[in-house]
Amino acid sequence: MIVLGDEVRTALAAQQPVVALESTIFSNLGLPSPANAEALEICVSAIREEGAVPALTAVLDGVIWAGVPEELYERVLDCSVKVAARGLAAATSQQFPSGATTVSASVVIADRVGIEVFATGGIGGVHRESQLTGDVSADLDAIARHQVMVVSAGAKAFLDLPRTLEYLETQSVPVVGWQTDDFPAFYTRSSGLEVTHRVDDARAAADFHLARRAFGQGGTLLVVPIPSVAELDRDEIDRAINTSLEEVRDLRLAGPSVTPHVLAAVEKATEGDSVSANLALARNNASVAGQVAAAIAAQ
Ligand code: PSU
Ligand code: MN
Repeated sequence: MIVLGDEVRTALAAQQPVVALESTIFSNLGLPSPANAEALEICVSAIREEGAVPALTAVLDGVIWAGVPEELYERVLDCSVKVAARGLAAATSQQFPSGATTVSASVVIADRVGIEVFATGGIGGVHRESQLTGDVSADLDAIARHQVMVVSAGAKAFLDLPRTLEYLETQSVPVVGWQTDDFPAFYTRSSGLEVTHRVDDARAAADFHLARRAFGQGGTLLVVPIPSVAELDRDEIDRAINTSLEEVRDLRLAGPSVTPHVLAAVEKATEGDSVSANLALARNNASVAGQVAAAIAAQ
């Protein structure tokens, strides 16, 4: 049911490092063209530079891929159908022409085929006003249930970050800071909230993952702050987020369309500054994920 790319199959059989990637971030739903193509290219290269094999997940012609072949990347970039964990069964049984996997779908796929490290930009979380809307991303439960180390720059501040951390605590997901004690807020290095644990290098992150695995527990969230040079101004981003949330509220959006609309509105409100920040942190996360995968494989 899940097809492995040739390189991914060989690497997994030889217990060599592999890093899974989601595809919503690289599709029309995540980043505007041509930044999406650039993001995919720099993430793939960053993983390779660490000696790991990238495994892009996506749905193409009803096939769920872990390791989309490069000649099919274009179709992933052009995709505008979002497939979360619950959508995988529909995507394959109903032969979706294409589907961009979210964090939740990718983590399910990775765990199923034995890929232990996954990289993205930012994860979904508990939305603001979730007490009214009930909007909590399926990413959080997927991370809790699957034995994958998820590397991200935290979650965007348009979400309710304190509630997101509470929810992760309830679901017993450790939130581990990479060379930081602070929970990053995607565009900024700190949200002002604390992580539960800290690691300072790939060996320590790999050992953390291996200890979770030894206990038969689920995933771990490894959070990596955006590189200082690429960090955005907190006031600017807060203003952009508030404008964007108003827009989304006026549109009365609900369900999976909420996040792509907020992302696009933030891009517009920051006049593209958010896109270059996104590229820098995605590359950095992919690089850290490659190092951690290599350290796990070296065990
Ligand atoms: N946050 C980002 N960029 C993204 C996403 C989230 O900063 O591209 C995407 C990811 O694919 C994530 C999904 O898994 O949105 C979460 O969507 P939802 O909030 O509908 O669960
Ligand atoms: Mn949602």
